[in-house]
Amino acid sequence: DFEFPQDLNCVERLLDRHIAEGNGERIAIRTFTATWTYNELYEKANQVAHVLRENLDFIPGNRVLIRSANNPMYVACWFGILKAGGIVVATMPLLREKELGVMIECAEISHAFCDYALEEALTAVESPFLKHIITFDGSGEEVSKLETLTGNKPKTFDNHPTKADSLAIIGFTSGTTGKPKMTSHYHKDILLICEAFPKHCLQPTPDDIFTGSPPLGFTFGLGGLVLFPFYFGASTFLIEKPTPELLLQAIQDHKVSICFTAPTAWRVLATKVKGFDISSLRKCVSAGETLPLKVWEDWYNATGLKIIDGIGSTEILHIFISSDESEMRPGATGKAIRGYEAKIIDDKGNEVADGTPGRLAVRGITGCKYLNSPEKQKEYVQEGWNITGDIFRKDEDGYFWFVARGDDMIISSGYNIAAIEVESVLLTHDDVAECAVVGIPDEERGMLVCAYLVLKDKNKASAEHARQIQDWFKAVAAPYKYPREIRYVEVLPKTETGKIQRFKLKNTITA
Ligand code: 3SK
Repeated sequence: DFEFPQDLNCVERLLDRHIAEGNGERIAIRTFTATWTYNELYEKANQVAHVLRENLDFIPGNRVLIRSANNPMYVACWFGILKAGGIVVATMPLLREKELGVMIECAEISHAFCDYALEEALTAVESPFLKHIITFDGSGEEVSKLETLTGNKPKTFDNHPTKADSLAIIGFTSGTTGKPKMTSHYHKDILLICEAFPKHCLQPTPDDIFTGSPPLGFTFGLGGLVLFPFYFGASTFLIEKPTPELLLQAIQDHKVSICFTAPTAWRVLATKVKGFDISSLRKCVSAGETLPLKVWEDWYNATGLKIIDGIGSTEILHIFISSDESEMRPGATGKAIRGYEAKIIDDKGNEVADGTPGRLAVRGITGCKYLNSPEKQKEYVQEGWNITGDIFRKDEDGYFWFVARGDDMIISSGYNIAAIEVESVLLTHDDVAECAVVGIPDEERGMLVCAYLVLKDKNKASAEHARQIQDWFKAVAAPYKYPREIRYVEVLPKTETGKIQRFKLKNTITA
Protein backbone atom coordinates (compact mmCIF):
# COMPACT_ATOMS: atom_id res chain seq x y z
CA ASP A 1 0.00 0.00 0.00
CA PHE A 2 2.96 2.35 -0.50
CA GLU A 3 2.48 2.76 -4.26
CA PHE A 4 1.65 6.14 -5.77
CA PRO A 5 1.22 7.17 -9.43
CA GLN A 6 4.22 8.67 -11.21
CA ASP A 7 2.30 11.89 -11.91
CA LEU A 8 1.75 13.22 -8.44
CA ASN A 9 1.32 16.53 -6.69
CA CYS A 10 0.90 15.70 -3.01
CA VAL A 11 -1.54 18.58 -2.50
CA GLU A 12 -4.11 16.73 -4.59
CA ARG A 13 -4.18 13.94 -2.01
CA LEU A 14 -3.91 16.18 1.06
CA LEU A 15 -6.26 19.01 0.14
CA ASP A 16 -7.93 19.02 -3.31
CA ARG A 17 -9.36 15.53 -2.82
CA HIS A 18 -11.57 16.69 0.05
CA ILE A 19 -13.20 19.30 -2.15
CA ALA A 20 -13.66 16.81 -5.02
CA GLU A 21 -15.25 14.34 -2.59
CA GLY A 22 -17.77 16.90 -1.35
CA ASN A 23 -16.17 17.53 2.04
CA GLY A 24 -15.28 21.18 1.42
CA GLU A 25 -17.55 22.42 4.22
CA ARG A 26 -15.75 20.35 6.83
CA ILE A 27 -13.43 22.27 9.13
CA ALA A 28 -9.76 22.06 8.19
CA ILE A 29 -8.15 24.51 10.62
CA ARG A 30 -9.23 26.01 13.91
CA THR A 31 -7.45 28.58 16.04
CA PHE A 32 -8.58 30.39 19.19
CA THR A 33 -10.04 33.10 16.92
CA ALA A 34 -10.75 31.59 13.50
CA THR A 35 -12.14 28.60 11.66
CA TRP A 36 -11.22 27.70 8.09
CA THR A 37 -13.15 25.09 6.13
CA TYR A 38 -11.41 22.87 3.60
CA ASN A 39 -13.04 25.05 0.89
CA GLU A 40 -11.55 28.21 2.37
CA LEU A 41 -8.10 26.69 2.70
CA TYR A 42 -8.28 25.29 -0.83
CA GLU A 43 -9.31 28.64 -2.31
CA LYS A 44 -6.63 30.57 -0.44
CA ALA A 45 -3.94 28.05 -1.45
CA ASN A 46 -5.05 28.37 -5.09
CA GLN A 47 -4.87 32.15 -4.87
CA VAL A 48 -1.38 31.98 -3.37
CA ALA A 49 -0.35 29.74 -6.28
CA HIS A 50 -1.78 32.31 -8.73
CA VAL A 51 0.15 35.10 -7.01
CA LEU A 52 3.39 33.17 -7.41
CA ARG A 53 2.71 32.34 -11.03
CA GLU A 54 1.41 35.73 -12.12
CA ASN A 55 2.97 38.40 -9.95
CA LEU A 56 6.39 37.32 -8.83
CA ASP A 57 8.59 36.10 -11.74
CA PHE A 58 8.26 32.65 -10.27
CA ILE A 59 9.11 29.49 -12.18
CA PRO A 60 8.38 25.94 -11.01
CA GLY A 61 11.36 24.59 -9.12
CA ASN A 62 12.02 27.91 -7.37
CA ARG A 63 12.67 27.55 -3.66
CA VAL A 64 10.26 29.47 -1.46
CA LEU A 65 10.83 30.15 2.22
CA ILE A 66 8.02 30.41 4.77
CA ARG A 67 8.59 32.34 7.98
CA SER A 68 5.69 32.46 10.36
CA ALA A 69 4.24 31.08 13.56
CA ASN A 70 1.72 28.23 13.21
CA ASN A 71 -1.37 29.79 11.64
CA PRO A 72 -3.79 29.19 8.74
CA MET A 73 -1.97 31.49 6.29
CA TYR A 74 1.19 29.48 6.83
CA VAL A 75 -0.68 26.37 5.75
CA ALA A 76 -2.26 28.12 2.74
CA CYS A 77 1.20 29.29 1.62
CA TRP A 78 2.66 25.80 2.12
CA PHE A 79 0.01 24.27 -0.15
CA GLY A 80 0.08 27.19 -2.61
CA ILE A 81 3.82 26.86 -3.19
CA LEU A 82 3.55 23.14 -3.94
CA LYS A 83 0.55 23.69 -6.19
CA ALA A 84 2.60 26.16 -8.24
CA GLY A 85 5.46 23.65 -8.51
CA GLY A 86 7.70 25.41 -6.01
CA ILE A 87 9.85 23.83 -3.30
CA VAL A 88 9.04 24.74 0.28
CA VAL A 89 11.75 25.71 2.73
CA ALA A 90 9.95 26.05 6.05
CA THR A 91 11.80 27.86 8.83
CA MET A 92 11.37 28.24 12.57
CA PRO A 93 10.06 31.67 13.64
CA LEU A 94 12.87 32.07 16.17
CA LEU A 95 15.62 32.12 13.55
CA ARG A 96 17.52 35.37 13.12
CA GLU A 97 19.13 37.16 10.18
CA LYS A 98 22.36 35.15 10.33
CA GLU A 99 20.67 31.74 10.27
CA LEU A 100 18.16 32.81 7.63
CA GLY A 101 21.01 34.17 5.52
CA VAL A 102 22.79 30.80 5.58
CA MET A 103 19.60 29.01 4.52
CA ILE A 104 18.90 31.48 1.73
CA GLU A 105 22.43 31.06 0.36
CA CYS A 106 22.54 27.26 0.70
CA ALA A 107 19.09 26.61 -0.75
CA GLU A 108 19.21 29.51 -3.26
CA ILE A 109 15.87 30.79 -2.06
CA SER A 110 14.25 33.24 -4.46
CA HIS A 111 10.93 34.01 -2.73
CA ALA A 112 9.72 34.22 0.84
CA PHE A 113 6.30 34.34 2.45
CA CYS A 114 6.66 36.00 5.82
CA ASP A 115 4.33 36.99 8.62
CA TYR A 116 4.95 40.71 8.81
CA ALA A 117 5.51 40.44 12.57
CA LEU A 118 8.70 38.50 11.72
CA GLU A 119 9.73 40.53 8.69
CA GLU A 120 12.68 42.45 10.14
CA ALA A 121 15.21 39.63 10.38
CA LEU A 122 14.38 38.51 6.86
CA THR A 123 14.57 41.90 5.19
CA ALA A 124 17.95 42.40 6.89
CA VAL A 125 19.41 39.47 4.94
CA GLU A 126 21.48 40.59 1.98
CA SER A 127 21.45 37.95 -0.72
CA PRO A 128 21.59 37.97 -4.50
CA PHE A 129 19.15 35.03 -4.47
CA LEU A 130 16.21 36.44 -2.55
CA LYS A 131 14.11 38.49 -4.99
CA HIS A 132 10.69 38.76 -3.35
CA ILE A 133 9.47 38.90 0.24
CA ILE A 134 5.70 38.73 0.41
CA THR A 135 4.33 39.61 3.83
CA PHE A 136 1.07 38.38 5.25
CA ASP A 137 -0.82 38.80 8.47
CA GLY A 138 -0.91 35.53 10.34
CA SER A 139 -3.61 36.79 12.67
CA GLY A 140 -5.88 37.45 9.67
CA GLU A 141 -6.78 40.92 10.95
CA GLU A 142 -4.66 43.24 8.83
CA VAL A 143 -4.50 43.52 5.07
CA SER A 144 -0.87 43.09 4.08
CA LYS A 145 0.87 42.45 0.79
CA LEU A 146 -0.23 38.85 0.26
CA GLU A 147 -3.85 39.57 1.14
CA THR A 148 -3.87 42.41 -1.41
CA LEU A 149 -2.32 40.24 -4.09
CA THR A 150 -4.61 37.26 -3.51
CA GLY A 151 -7.71 39.47 -3.29
CA ASN A 152 -8.83 39.29 -6.92
CA LYS A 153 -7.25 36.00 -7.96
CA PRO A 154 -9.33 33.05 -9.16
CA LYS A 155 -10.19 30.49 -6.52
CA THR A 156 -9.28 27.51 -8.64
CA PHE A 157 -5.84 26.59 -9.99
CA ASP A 158 -4.38 23.95 -12.30
CA ASN A 159 -1.66 22.40 -10.18
CA HIS A 160 1.79 22.21 -11.67
CA PRO A 161 2.23 18.66 -13.02
CA THR A 162 4.89 17.45 -10.60
CA LYS A 163 6.08 13.85 -10.47
CA ALA A 164 6.08 11.51 -7.48
CA ASP A 165 9.81 12.08 -7.18
CA SER A 166 9.85 15.82 -7.82
CA LEU A 167 11.47 17.76 -5.02
CA ALA A 168 8.82 19.17 -2.65
CA ILE A 169 10.56 20.31 0.50
CA ILE A 170 14.04 21.18 1.72
CA GLY A 171 14.77 20.82 5.42
CA PHE A 172 17.75 22.02 7.41
CA THR A 173 19.26 20.04 10.20
CA SER A 174 21.91 21.51 12.45
CA GLY A 175 24.93 19.28 11.95
CA THR A 176 27.70 18.78 14.45
CA THR A 177 29.94 20.87 12.26
CA GLY A 178 27.66 23.83 12.90
CA LYS A 179 26.96 24.17 9.18
CA PRO A 180 23.40 22.98 8.63
CA LYS A 181 22.85 19.96 6.42
CA MET A 182 20.24 20.34 3.69
CA THR A 183 17.89 17.41 3.35
CA SER A 184 15.30 16.99 0.65
CA HIS A 185 12.04 15.15 0.20
CA TYR A 186 9.83 14.35 -2.75
CA HIS A 187 6.09 14.74 -3.24
CA LYS A 188 5.67 11.01 -2.65
CA ASP A 189 7.62 11.17 0.65
CA ILE A 190 5.09 13.63 2.03
CA LEU A 191 2.35 11.05 1.47
CA LEU A 192 4.42 8.05 2.47
CA ILE A 193 4.93 9.30 6.02
CA CYS A 194 1.15 9.52 6.36
CA GLU A 195 0.98 5.81 5.59
CA ALA A 196 3.57 5.06 8.26
CA PHE A 197 3.51 6.50 11.82
CA PRO A 198 -0.10 7.75 11.96
CA LYS A 199 -1.60 4.58 10.45
CA HIS A 200 0.53 2.43 12.73
CA CYS A 201 0.10 4.33 15.99
CA LEU A 202 -2.82 6.77 15.72
CA GLN A 203 -5.44 5.33 13.33
CA PRO A 204 -6.89 8.81 12.64
CA THR A 205 -10.46 9.30 11.43
CA PRO A 206 -12.07 12.42 9.88
CA ASP A 207 -13.53 13.21 13.31
CA ASP A 208 -10.13 13.66 14.92
CA ILE A 209 -8.87 17.09 15.92
CA PHE A 210 -5.09 17.40 16.16
CA THR A 211 -3.13 19.97 18.08
CA GLY A 212 0.37 20.46 19.44
CA SER A 213 3.27 22.77 20.01
CA PRO A 214 6.02 21.97 17.49
CA PRO A 215 6.54 24.70 14.86
CA LEU A 216 5.47 23.79 11.33
CA GLY A 217 9.08 24.57 10.35
CA PHE A 218 10.06 21.39 12.21
CA THR A 219 8.99 18.26 10.36
CA PHE A 220 7.63 16.83 13.62
CA GLY A 221 5.13 19.71 13.60
CA LEU A 222 4.51 19.66 9.86
CA GLY A 223 3.52 15.99 10.02
CA GLY A 224 1.56 16.11 13.26
CA LEU A 225 -0.28 19.36 12.63
CA VAL A 226 -0.77 19.51 8.85
CA LEU A 227 0.03 16.36 6.89
CA PHE A 228 -1.54 13.75 9.14
CA PRO A 229 -4.79 15.61 9.86
CA PHE A 230 -5.32 16.48 6.19
CA TYR A 231 -4.34 13.08 4.82
CA PHE A 232 -7.13 11.59 6.92
CA GLY A 233 -9.65 14.41 6.31
CA ALA A 234 -9.49 15.46 9.97
CA SER A 235 -8.85 18.94 11.34
CA THR A 236 -6.03 20.73 13.09
CA PHE A 237 -6.04 23.27 15.90
CA LEU A 238 -3.12 25.68 15.48
CA ILE A 239 -1.67 27.72 18.32
CA GLU A 240 0.69 30.57 17.42
CA LYS A 241 2.46 30.78 20.77
CA PRO A 242 1.81 27.48 22.47
CA THR A 243 2.15 27.11 26.23
CA PRO A 244 1.10 24.11 28.34
CA GLU A 245 -1.93 26.11 29.55
CA LEU A 246 -3.02 26.94 26.00
CA LEU A 247 -2.62 23.32 24.94
CA LEU A 248 -4.89 22.22 27.80
CA GLN A 249 -7.35 25.00 26.99
CA ALA A 250 -7.47 23.94 23.34
CA ILE A 251 -7.93 20.28 24.25
CA GLN A 252 -10.76 21.08 26.64
CA ASP A 253 -12.61 23.79 24.68
CA HIS A 254 -12.16 22.39 21.18
CA LYS A 255 -12.40 18.68 21.96
CA VAL A 256 -8.92 17.87 20.66
CA SER A 257 -8.30 14.14 20.30
CA ILE A 258 -4.60 13.91 19.27
CA CYS A 259 -1.81 16.02 20.75
CA PHE A 260 1.84 16.27 19.60
CA THR A 261 4.40 17.85 21.86
CA ALA A 262 7.87 17.40 23.35
CA PRO A 263 8.79 15.66 26.64
CA THR A 264 9.46 18.98 28.38
CA ALA A 265 5.88 20.04 27.67
CA TRP A 266 4.41 16.66 28.72
CA ARG A 267 6.26 17.06 32.03
CA VAL A 268 4.55 20.42 32.68
CA LEU A 269 1.19 19.26 31.32
CA ALA A 270 1.15 16.47 33.91
CA THR A 271 1.42 19.05 36.68
CA LYS A 272 -1.28 21.35 35.27
CA VAL A 273 -3.88 18.99 33.85
CA LYS A 274 -5.97 18.75 37.03
CA GLY A 275 -9.08 20.86 36.63
CA PHE A 276 -9.18 20.60 32.82
CA ASP A 277 -11.63 18.32 31.07
CA ILE A 278 -9.44 16.44 28.59
CA SER A 279 -11.81 13.53 28.06
CA SER A 280 -11.72 14.05 24.26
CA LEU A 281 -7.97 13.28 24.14
CA ARG A 282 -7.19 9.77 22.90
CA LYS A 283 -3.60 9.95 21.58
CA CYS A 284 -0.58 11.70 23.09
CA VAL A 285 2.58 11.83 20.99
CA SER A 286 6.08 12.78 22.13
CA ALA A 287 9.22 13.22 20.00
CA GLY A 288 12.09 15.62 19.49
CA GLU A 289 14.09 14.14 22.37
CA THR A 290 13.86 10.99 24.40
CA LEU A 291 10.90 10.73 26.76
CA PRO A 292 12.01 10.09 30.37
CA LEU A 293 10.14 7.23 32.02
CA LYS A 294 9.24 9.55 34.91
CA VAL A 295 7.37 11.90 32.56
CA TRP A 296 5.53 8.96 30.97
CA GLU A 297 4.50 7.76 34.45
CA ASP A 298 3.48 11.22 35.71
CA TRP A 299 1.20 11.74 32.72
CA TYR A 300 -0.23 8.25 32.97
CA ASN A 301 -0.88 8.67 36.70
CA ALA A 302 -2.51 12.06 36.13
CA THR A 303 -4.69 11.10 33.16
CA GLY A 304 -4.69 7.34 32.51
CA LEU A 305 -3.32 8.08 29.02
CA LYS A 306 -0.16 6.45 27.66
CA ILE A 307 2.21 8.79 25.82
CA ILE A 308 3.37 7.39 22.49
CA ASP A 309 7.10 8.09 22.30
CA GLY A 310 8.87 8.18 18.95
CA ILE A 311 12.08 9.11 17.25
CA GLY A 312 12.22 10.69 13.83
CA SER A 313 14.57 12.93 11.96
CA THR A 314 14.51 15.69 9.42
CA GLU A 315 16.53 13.36 7.18
CA ILE A 316 13.88 10.62 7.25
CA LEU A 317 11.09 13.23 7.51
CA HIS A 318 9.09 11.84 10.40
CA ILE A 319 8.91 9.19 13.13
CA PHE A 320 10.44 5.80 12.26
CA ILE A 321 10.60 4.12 15.67
CA SER A 322 7.59 4.12 17.96
CA SER A 323 4.84 1.85 19.23
CA ASP A 324 1.15 2.17 19.94
CA GLU A 325 -0.35 1.74 23.41
CA SER A 326 -1.09 -1.95 22.94
CA GLU A 327 2.54 -2.95 22.52
CA MET A 328 4.53 -0.16 24.14
CA ARG A 329 7.20 -0.69 26.77
CA PRO A 330 7.39 2.42 28.95
CA GLY A 331 10.93 3.79 28.87
CA ALA A 332 11.68 2.30 25.43
CA THR A 333 11.28 4.42 22.28
CA GLY A 334 9.54 1.54 20.51
CA LYS A 335 10.08 -0.67 17.49
CA ALA A 336 10.79 0.20 13.86
CA ILE A 337 7.37 1.08 12.43
CA ARG A 338 5.85 -0.17 9.20
CA GLY A 339 7.88 0.97 6.23
CA TYR A 340 11.16 1.24 8.18
CA GLU A 341 14.00 -0.97 9.41
CA ALA A 342 16.39 -0.01 12.19
CA LYS A 343 19.57 -1.58 13.53
CA ILE A 344 22.43 -0.84 15.91
CA ILE A 345 25.93 -0.73 14.45
CA ASP A 346 29.48 -0.40 15.71
CA ASP A 347 32.15 2.06 14.48
CA LYS A 348 32.88 -0.18 11.48
CA GLY A 349 29.24 -0.33 10.43
CA ASN A 350 28.66 -3.91 11.62
CA GLU A 351 25.45 -4.80 13.40
CA VAL A 352 26.03 -5.42 17.12
CA ALA A 353 24.46 -8.08 19.35
CA ASP A 354 21.14 -7.35 21.07
CA GLY A 355 21.64 -5.34 24.24
CA THR A 356 24.91 -3.75 23.04
CA PRO A 357 24.84 0.05 22.65
CA GLY A 358 25.85 1.44 19.28
CA ARG A 359 24.86 3.90 16.62
CA LEU A 360 21.28 3.82 15.41
CA ALA A 361 20.92 3.26 11.65
CA VAL A 362 17.63 3.45 9.79
CA ARG A 363 16.30 2.91 6.29
CA GLY A 364 12.87 2.86 4.79
CA ILE A 365 10.25 4.29 2.49
CA THR A 366 11.47 7.88 2.85
CA GLY A 367 15.16 7.79 2.03
CA CYS A 368 17.70 10.23 3.36
CA LYS A 369 18.74 12.60 0.56
CA TYR A 370 21.26 15.33 1.35
CA LEU A 371 21.18 18.12 -1.18
CA ASN A 372 24.37 19.35 -2.91
CA SER A 373 26.58 17.21 -0.71
CA PRO A 374 27.85 13.90 -2.06
CA GLU A 375 30.35 13.84 0.84
CA LYS A 376 27.59 13.98 3.45
CA GLN A 377 25.56 11.45 1.49
CA LYS A 378 28.54 9.09 1.52
CA GLU A 379 29.29 9.67 5.19
CA TYR A 380 25.78 9.41 6.60
CA VAL A 381 24.05 7.07 4.15
CA GLN A 382 25.60 3.65 3.64
CA GLU A 383 23.84 1.05 1.51
CA GLY A 384 20.60 2.93 2.05
CA TRP A 385 21.05 3.05 5.84
CA ASN A 386 21.06 6.52 7.38
CA ILE A 387 23.55 6.58 10.23
CA THR A 388 22.04 8.82 12.89
CA GLY A 389 23.90 10.65 15.68
CA ASP A 390 22.14 8.69 18.43
CA ILE A 391 23.34 5.81 20.55
CA PHE A 392 20.66 3.21 21.23
CA ARG A 393 20.49 -0.44 22.21
CA LYS A 394 17.96 -2.94 20.90
CA ASP A 395 16.51 -5.65 23.12
CA GLU A 396 15.77 -9.22 22.00
CA ASP A 397 12.14 -8.27 21.24
CA GLY A 398 13.10 -5.50 18.82
CA TYR A 399 12.47 -2.54 21.15
CA PHE A 400 14.94 0.34 20.91
CA TRP A 401 16.19 2.03 24.09
CA PHE A 402 17.89 5.43 23.99
CA VAL A 403 21.39 5.53 25.48
CA ALA A 404 23.02 8.87 24.54
CA ARG A 405 23.76 11.36 21.81
CA GLY A 406 26.79 10.30 19.84
CA ASP A 407 27.94 13.79 18.91
CA ASP A 408 28.14 17.31 20.19
CA MET A 409 24.50 18.02 19.64
CA ILE A 410 22.66 19.42 22.63
CA ILE A 411 18.96 18.66 22.87
CA SER A 412 17.32 21.23 25.09
CA SER A 413 13.53 21.39 25.45
CA GLY A 414 13.17 19.51 22.17
CA TYR A 415 15.48 21.80 20.19
CA ASN A 416 18.56 20.35 18.50
CA ILE A 417 21.39 22.79 19.15
CA ALA A 418 24.82 22.22 17.63
CA ALA A 419 27.48 23.12 20.19
CA ILE A 420 29.78 24.33 17.47
CA GLU A 421 27.19 26.70 16.10
CA VAL A 422 26.74 28.36 19.50
CA GLU A 423 30.53 28.63 19.74
CA SER A 424 30.80 30.27 16.37
CA VAL A 425 28.30 32.95 17.43
CA LEU A 426 30.02 33.55 20.80
CA LEU A 427 33.35 33.96 19.06
CA THR A 428 32.01 36.98 17.20
CA HIS A 429 31.57 38.85 20.52
CA ASP A 430 34.28 41.47 21.08
CA ASP A 431 35.12 40.25 24.58
CA VAL A 432 35.48 36.55 23.77
CA ALA A 433 38.92 35.13 23.02
CA GLU A 434 38.00 31.44 23.05
CA CYS A 435 35.04 29.33 23.97
CA ALA A 436 33.72 25.80 24.22
CA VAL A 437 30.09 24.83 24.47
CA VAL A 438 28.77 21.63 26.03
CA GLY A 439 25.42 20.26 27.14
CA ILE A 440 24.86 19.71 30.84
CA PRO A 441 22.01 17.66 32.31
CA ASP A 442 19.01 19.65 33.46
CA GLU A 443 15.86 18.44 35.23
CA GLU A 444 13.50 20.70 33.32
CA ARG A 445 15.01 20.95 29.82
CA GLY A 446 16.80 17.63 29.51
CA MET A 447 20.03 19.44 28.64
CA LEU A 448 21.25 22.99 29.10
CA VAL A 449 23.58 24.88 26.79
CA CYS A 450 26.66 25.73 28.86
CA ALA A 451 29.43 27.97 27.50
CA TYR A 452 32.97 28.08 28.82
CA LEU A 453 34.46 31.47 27.94
CA VAL A 454 38.02 32.69 27.89
CA LEU A 455 37.83 36.49 27.85
CA LYS A 456 40.32 38.81 26.20
CA ASP A 457 40.27 40.77 29.45
CA LYS A 458 39.67 38.32 32.25
CA ASN A 459 38.79 41.15 34.64
CA LYS A 460 35.51 41.64 32.82
CA ALA A 461 34.15 38.31 34.04
CA SER A 462 31.07 38.85 36.21
CA ALA A 463 27.45 37.76 36.53
CA GLU A 464 26.41 41.03 34.91
CA HIS A 465 28.77 40.42 32.00
CA ALA A 466 27.33 36.92 31.54
CA ARG A 467 23.83 38.40 31.38
CA GLN A 468 24.96 40.93 28.78
CA ILE A 469 26.47 38.17 26.66
CA GLN A 470 23.22 36.20 26.93
CA ASP A 471 21.10 39.18 25.86
CA TRP A 472 23.45 39.94 23.02
CA PHE A 473 23.35 36.30 21.90
CA LYS A 474 19.54 36.28 21.83
CA ALA A 475 19.59 39.31 19.55
CA VAL A 476 21.97 37.81 16.99
CA ALA A 477 20.89 34.15 16.94
CA ALA A 478 17.77 32.14 17.68
CA PRO A 479 17.07 32.67 21.40
CA TYR A 480 16.52 28.95 22.07
CA LYS A 481 20.25 28.42 21.39
CA TYR A 482 21.55 30.92 23.94
CA PRO A 483 23.87 29.61 26.68
CA ARG A 484 21.77 29.51 29.81
CA GLU A 485 24.92 28.79 31.78
CA ILE A 486 28.14 30.75 31.33
CA ARG A 487 31.37 29.76 33.07
CA TYR A 488 34.55 31.81 32.83
CA VAL A 489 37.87 29.98 32.56
CA GLU A 490 41.43 31.11 31.88
CA VAL A 491 42.26 28.28 29.48
CA LEU A 492 40.38 25.54 27.69
CA PRO A 493 41.59 21.92 27.79
CA LYS A 494 43.15 21.07 24.43
CA THR A 495 44.93 18.25 22.67
CA GLU A 496 48.49 18.69 21.47
CA THR A 497 47.16 19.55 18.06
CA GLY A 498 45.02 22.27 19.57
CA LYS A 499 41.62 20.55 19.48
CA ILE A 500 39.33 21.53 22.34
CA GLN A 501 38.59 18.55 24.57
CA ARG A 502 34.94 19.15 25.29
CA PHE A 503 34.62 15.80 26.99
CA LYS A 504 36.94 17.09 29.72
CA LEU A 505 34.61 19.99 30.34
CA LYS A 506 31.66 17.62 30.42
CA ASN A 507 33.54 15.48 32.93
CA THR A 508 34.21 18.46 35.14
CA ILE A 509 30.54 19.16 35.28
CA THR A 510 29.20 15.71 35.86
CA ALA A 511 32.00 14.68 38.28
O1 3SK B 1 13.47 14.70 16.50
C1 3SK B 1 12.61 13.88 16.23
O2 3SK B 1 12.46 12.87 16.92
C2 3SK B 1 11.69 14.08 15.04
C3 3SK B 1 10.50 13.47 15.08
C4 3SK B 1 9.64 13.60 14.02
C5 3SK B 1 9.96 14.31 12.95
C6 3SK B 1 11.16 14.94 12.90
C7 3SK B 1 12.04 14.83 13.95
C8 3SK B 1 13.37 15.55 13.85
